[in-house]
Amino acid sequence: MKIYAVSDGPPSLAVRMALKALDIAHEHVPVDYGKGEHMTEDYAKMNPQKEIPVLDDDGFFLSESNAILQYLCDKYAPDSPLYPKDPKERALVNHRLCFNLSFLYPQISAYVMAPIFFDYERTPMGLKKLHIALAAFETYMSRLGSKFAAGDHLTIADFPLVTSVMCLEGINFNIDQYPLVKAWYANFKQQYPELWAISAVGMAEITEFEKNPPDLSGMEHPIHPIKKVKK
Ligand SMILES: N[C@@H](CCC(=O)N[C@@H](CS)C(=O)NCC(=O)O)C(=O)O
Repeated sequence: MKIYAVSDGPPSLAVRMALKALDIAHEHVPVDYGKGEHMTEDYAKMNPQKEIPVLDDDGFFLSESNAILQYLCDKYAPDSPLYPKDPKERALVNHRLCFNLSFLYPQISAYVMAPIFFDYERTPMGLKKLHIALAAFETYMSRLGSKFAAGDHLTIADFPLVTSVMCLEGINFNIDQYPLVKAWYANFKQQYPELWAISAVGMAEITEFEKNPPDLSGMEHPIHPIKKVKK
């Protein structure tokens, strides 16, 4: 099994945490985002969306990090509590995965990540949307009243949510006004240091790039405006 992943991308890190949690032997194939390795026609054969990560399970290619998390459990650990079988427990896991993918991470991607890598500003509207998403997350944690994102034990829903919040920590974004989210995040780190270590490496890169943005001036991106490098 191979996982094509970047070193600091939340979806890549979430999948790598799951591979570690499930103890699945795999080869990590680093993808160089800055060199546009994910935008080649060969890469598009694996993932027509030209996004990272991609799983190659003996010729079965799967993208979309949430689908990868679900597949890994279904195929390699069908009885694992990481992806419960009970319909309501599983629905909550699926809900949190969708919530992160469609509601929380897009705001973090736009507010935290895009201005590091591309020629975007952090705007008041971006900040407002981020706070709306964090407030919803806080409400979910309050309603559930448990230590983990989708129940009283670790599930695959925690991985992408942790890597989302990790981006905020990476730029020193204060989440004190979301005490339950803050406590959940701290608890994950404390209880699963070997999983957190995977994210911590990505976070260190984000922190460094926040201070010294990477030079992507050689990149041609179909959507994102490239930063001009001051020489
Ligand atoms: N929906 C995707 C999102 C993956 C994603 O956005 N990956 C980023 C890297 S962290 C990417 O490949 N972006 C393509 C680009 O910016 O060209 C997933 O969760 O797998």
